Amino acid sequence: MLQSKGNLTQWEFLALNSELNIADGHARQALSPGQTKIVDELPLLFAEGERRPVEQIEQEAHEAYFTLLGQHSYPAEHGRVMSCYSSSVAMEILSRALAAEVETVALVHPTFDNIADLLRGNGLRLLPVAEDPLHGEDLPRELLASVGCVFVTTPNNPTGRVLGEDRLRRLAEQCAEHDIILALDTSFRGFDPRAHYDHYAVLDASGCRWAVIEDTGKLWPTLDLKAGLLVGSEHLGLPVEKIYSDILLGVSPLILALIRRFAEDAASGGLAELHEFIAGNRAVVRAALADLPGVDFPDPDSRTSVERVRFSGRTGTEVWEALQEHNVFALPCRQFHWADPAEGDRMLRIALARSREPLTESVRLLAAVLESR
Ligand code: EGV
Repeated sequence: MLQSKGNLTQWEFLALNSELNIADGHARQALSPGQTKIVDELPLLFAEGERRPVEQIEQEAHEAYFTLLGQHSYPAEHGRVMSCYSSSVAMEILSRALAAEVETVALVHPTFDNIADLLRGNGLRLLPVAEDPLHGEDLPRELLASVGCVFVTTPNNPTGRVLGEDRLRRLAEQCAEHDIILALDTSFRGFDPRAHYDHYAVLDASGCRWAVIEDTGKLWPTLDLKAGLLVGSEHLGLPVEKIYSDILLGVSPLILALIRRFAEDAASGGLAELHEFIAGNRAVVRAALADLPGVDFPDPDSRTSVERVRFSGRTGTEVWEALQEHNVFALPCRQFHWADPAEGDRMLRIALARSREPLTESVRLLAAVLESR
């Protein structure tokens, strides 16, 4: 029996050199014609990065990204949006800052395991909050009284579940009442228009202390040239600026200029095209697997660039093993369930931000594996 890997990213490493890598959530589809044109002009962006003050390019990149995704009330004034090399770097900074003031965090369950690992790695205690209660009625007062922060991934990874506007408002009000921090990871928001209402307006109106992590890395196939953005409320009361400065000075103006151009391209039609492309890939996956006995899709409403497949009779790790013999690498779901891995035992996550042909071939082989038993 194959040993389970230490974390999800270690499973993703195994896939990196395969042409049939459907494991990680990074964008690996081919560039669109509009994006190809931007890449053809990379030397111009480099020259711009040399010539212009980085603060201007950074402001333009932030404005293009936040307005593309409906986040009009993001704090545009100097220093409020901290650009990081990746959203995980932003997460490490936020975790370290939280640990200075807070003991316990209520964290959505399931979610990508490095969120739990970075919080725990900084000494924070975690309480799991399942998606149904999180999206349902008010959270119990005893829960809120026992934590210093509520952390929600929305849209969630891997389920795609989105915190709606009314639900976010109520959650933020509850956090304000208890004087605890509301933290959001919105890395997958670009894929789902239901996550494009103005979160910053809702958060600010609630009066709670909040922090948001955004990510340009999931949307566009930029070879991991990307940024994570860490945004904090006024009076957040955490040493995020100090810890940011411990870790980095800033993100390359070349990358910031690239983000600005990709966001502009997305605003002029590219985002709608991307949504259609991902929906098409999701349809390919579902069509290839739908008729197999015991197979279903636990996230029928998801619009993010990942799709879970559930099956009976075998574990995700067993299916992973059979699949990798065909050089196909998916992601077993156990470790998304960071407080109870057995809950994720019978599922694989499939990445949809891939070109159509290798994805189709990968799920053809997955269907064959699931059929042969
Ligand atoms: C996903 C990779 C990190 C992460 C992938 C991801 N792992 N950052 N330690 O970026 O869903 O596959 O979020």
